[in-house]
This record gives sequence, C-alpha cells and structure tokens, in this order.
Amino acid sequence: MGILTGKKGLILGVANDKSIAWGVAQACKREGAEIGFNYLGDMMEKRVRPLAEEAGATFIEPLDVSDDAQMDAFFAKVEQHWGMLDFMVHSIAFANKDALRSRFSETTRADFQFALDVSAYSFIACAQRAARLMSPGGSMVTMSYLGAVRAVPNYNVMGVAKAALEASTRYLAQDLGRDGIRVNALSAGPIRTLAASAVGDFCKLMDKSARGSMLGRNVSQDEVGNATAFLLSDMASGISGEVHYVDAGFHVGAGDPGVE
Ligand code: NAD
Ligand code: 0WE
Repeated sequence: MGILTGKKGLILGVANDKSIAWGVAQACKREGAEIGFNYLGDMMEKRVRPLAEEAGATFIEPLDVSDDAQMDAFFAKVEQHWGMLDFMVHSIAFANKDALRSRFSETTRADFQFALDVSAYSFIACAQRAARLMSPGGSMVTMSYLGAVRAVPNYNVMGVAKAALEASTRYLAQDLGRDGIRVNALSAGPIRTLAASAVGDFCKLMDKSARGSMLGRNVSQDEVGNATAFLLSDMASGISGEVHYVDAGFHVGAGDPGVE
C-alpha cells in the first residue's frame, strides 16, 4: 500500500514530461493517489492531456491562475467531480523574460506585479479555494527556490516572488492550521525544465550547483516528486509552515570561500 492510497489531489503546473509537477504526479500515482490536473491554454492541452491519461487522471481542466473567473470555474469543477480534496500541489511560476536578464534595479512595476501575481498570489488564490474542499489532514505544497533567500544572479524579480511565496506558505500554514490543514514549500535545486531552459547560462548554473552541493550532483524531478509525496502524506502529519530543501545540500554549503 502506498503512502497516498485513497487520497485525491490536484497537481497544478504540468507543462510537459520535464515539469517538476510531472515528477510529483508520477510519485503520487505510484503511492496510490487519484490525481487531477490543469493546463494553461489550448496550446498546453495537447501536451498535458496524454500525460494526465498516462497517470490515470479523470480530471483535466483549463486554468490560468491570473484569471479569477477561471479560478472559480476550475474549483467549481473540482467540487462537482470529487466533492472534496485531500491535497494540492502548486508548481507554477512565471516572470517576463526581460526581467530575468535586465538589471534588477530596472524592474518595472508591470513586471513586478505580473511575476508576483502568477508566482506568489496564485498560491493563496488556489489555497483558499482548495481549503474549502478539505477536511483535517489536508495538505498543500508549493515549489520554491533558493533565490527567495539569497541573491542569485539574474533570478531578480522571481526571487522577490519566491520570498513572498515562502512567507505566504507560513501565513497559510498559520491560518489553515486551525482547520487541520498543513501547508509547506519545497525548495528545489536547479532542474532542466521548460521554464529553466529559457534561462541563459543555465548549464553553468547547474554545474556550479552540482559542485557546491553536499552530494556533488544536481537533483531530479523524481527526487522532488518523492519528497513532495512525503509532505502530502500522513507521514508528514507533524510538518507545517516549513520550507523543505531538496537541493542535494547546496544551501548548507558556504559557496566557494576559496579554501580547499
Ligand atoms: P515548467 O515550465 O515545467 O512549469 C511551470 C508551469 O507554470 C507550467 O506548467 C506553466 O504552464 C505554468 N504556468 C505559468 N503561468 C501560469 C498561469 N498564469 N496559470 C497557470 N499555470 C501557469 O517549469 P518547472 O521548472 O517545473 O516549474 C515549476 C515550479 O518549480 C515553479 O514554481 C518554479 O519556480 C519551481 N522551481 C523550478 C526549479 C528549476 O530549476 N526548474 C527550481 C526550483 C523551483
Ligand atoms: O523558478 C525558476 C524558473 C522561473 C522562470 C523562468 C522563466 C524563463 C522563461 C520564470 N519565468 C520565466 N519566464 C520566461 O520567459 N527556476 C528556479 C529556474 C531558474 O530560473 C532562473 C534561475 C533558475 C535556477 C533564472 C535566472 C537565474 C537562475
């Protein structure tokens, strides 16, 4: 029997088979969960639907998290389909590409608002709707990155969004804890995905991160998926408001202080 046997949950943010959310879906499926997915627009439907079917999903609906009408419609369909939820995974982020290349001090109001809306507020928006369908024992996980707490070159406004996302995780954990619902963030090391592949010099960043980590390598979608399945499960019933690192130990290192 798997650690998620009999549980029903949403996994938001599958774009293709390289997505972190797809690693999460495979782990949850293996552990016995029944899964529902979203896709962003008609372009993504072609990619996501076959994957969702492979994961045995019965629920696949469109959702752009920046649109309140789509948010309400999506969660109304979740309620119709299942009537309740045991877990939700939020694996969604986006910033204007220019904001990840230009000088941080030149960040525009529009780029700031867009990045924080899609990458941070959307977790609150999903959590408030998912929580209404959850009973005590419910669990939510969002995906963060070290750029929330360290200045990572070029991560820029996304770092500010991840800082807001991690703080939101703590406040959601405090608020929804009253209802017995746990809320956690998982901070993943760099992984080559659609979002990451559009980033210049990502190879160099992967290289540095492998060398600076405790295990001397990077992490995989599967490793993030397994840790997420744990946080979603009753095995983690004592964990809430946490930012759990799955980065091969990179964040506890001292970087390169120039001594061997
Ligand atoms: P990905 O491109 O596979 O996933 C990002 C997802 O966000 C896509 O499915 C995309 O459709 C979705 N999305 C963007 N805007 C949206 C909107 N308005 N409405 C609904 N969905 C929207 O890339 P990924 O690397 O798997 O990213 C998933 C999460 O993991 C993100 O939060 C990212 O910040 C985080 N993360 C990634 C890495 C990495 O190195 N890849 C490391 C740490 C954390
Ligand atoms: O969270 C992310 C990716 C976030 C992301 C990436 C893009 C590229 C394409 C958000 N929006 C966009 N918009 C685009 O147009 N990561 C943790 C991966 C990542 O992205 C970086 C990184 C790392 C690591 C960007 C700069 C520096 C490091």
